[in-house]
Amino acid sequence: MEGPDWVDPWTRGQGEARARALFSQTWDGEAKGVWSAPGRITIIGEHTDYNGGLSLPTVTPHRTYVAGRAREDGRLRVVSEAGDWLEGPGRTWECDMDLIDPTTAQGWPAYCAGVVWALRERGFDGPGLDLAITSCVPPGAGLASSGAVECATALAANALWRLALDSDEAHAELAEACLHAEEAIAGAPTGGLDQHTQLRCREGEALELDFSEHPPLAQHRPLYFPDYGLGLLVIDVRTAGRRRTEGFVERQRQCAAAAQALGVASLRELAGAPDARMRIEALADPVLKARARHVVAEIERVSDVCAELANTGPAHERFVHVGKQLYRSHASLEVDFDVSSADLNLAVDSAFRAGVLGARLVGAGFGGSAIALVRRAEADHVAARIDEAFVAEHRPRPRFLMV
Ligand code: GAF
Repeated sequence: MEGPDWVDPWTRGQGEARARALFSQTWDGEAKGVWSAPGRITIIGEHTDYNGGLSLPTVTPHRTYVAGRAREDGRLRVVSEAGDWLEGPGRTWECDMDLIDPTTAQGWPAYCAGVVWALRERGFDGPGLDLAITSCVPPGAGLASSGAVECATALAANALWRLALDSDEAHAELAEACLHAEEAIAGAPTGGLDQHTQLRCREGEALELDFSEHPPLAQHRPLYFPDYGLGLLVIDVRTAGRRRTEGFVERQRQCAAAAQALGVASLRELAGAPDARMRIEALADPVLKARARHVVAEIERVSDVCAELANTGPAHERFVHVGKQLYRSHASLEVDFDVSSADLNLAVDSAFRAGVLGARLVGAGFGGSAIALVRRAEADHVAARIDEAFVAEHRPRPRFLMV
């Protein structure tokens, strides 16, 4: 049996060269520049964003690249290297910018055309654009590949339209435009975690996001793990969740209903409150009770992990503690939030048996990926054990990414 299947990131140079080549093969002439955005990995804090909560994400070295050039008319033309990375109409797509709406932009073009639409809705405008998109962020892996397309497109428009939206505050504005695009044009619900991470978090750092503010407050934190020989192993179980959109909307509704039943504006208000457990357990509806239990406990876990990472105590104790919180987060997402799957549970269980510090599903769930906090020197061995577990269970073999 061959060894585990690793998805290596492109270097920035490789990604930019691919995007430029795609551009000039498709549209005559050269691109004016290339802009890129990473995938998103939530270290901890899942399904907390749309509850006004906290989350601690970081980004992947895997990025989506958009080569672009301004036009002299008002047309948008886009080519995607892999036309099948999302459902869609083939490799190229074009439209007058004035005509972009949910009926003209469907499938993958919705994610870039939607951003152009959303920026113009906010009063940011410029000439038409020619764009070429290429990506090494695996699609359907729970790593926000669609957010990466949106954010790289937003950065391209920002530069080509000379909008000078370059500060963290301005990137928060771009992130809001991207999530508006995802909801209004692509028709995919989102809570904003992905786009704020992808536009505001730099490689090698973590971002503490607080969604009680709008736009969310972002505090830049060191990633801590590399200094201690640790890393995040991503296990893509290759079952993109078909129930993802439907399940996500249902979770948003249930959380809103739980908050209403508890008499709070958002579940965030209960995190850290001394009587929170008692109030939640008193809810009559068992589903709302379970959803609220996950959200409140997950927000508390984010605070706890942030404090533990910033702590100066003995490293082994701190990281063992962080790892336990990752396992708890997974259990809560599986049992109380009901967004795990047999493959994700197998990924987490086999990672545990291979001796990782902690593991949990990442992103919305319903398929996608799990992450494991591993000693970098052991990553190959851990990936091989997880791979064997999937083969033994006759399931599709996972793909692995190292962050
Ligand atoms: C998806 C959503 F798009 C995010 O907003 C977030 O809710 C995440 O699922 C779960 O934490 O990626």
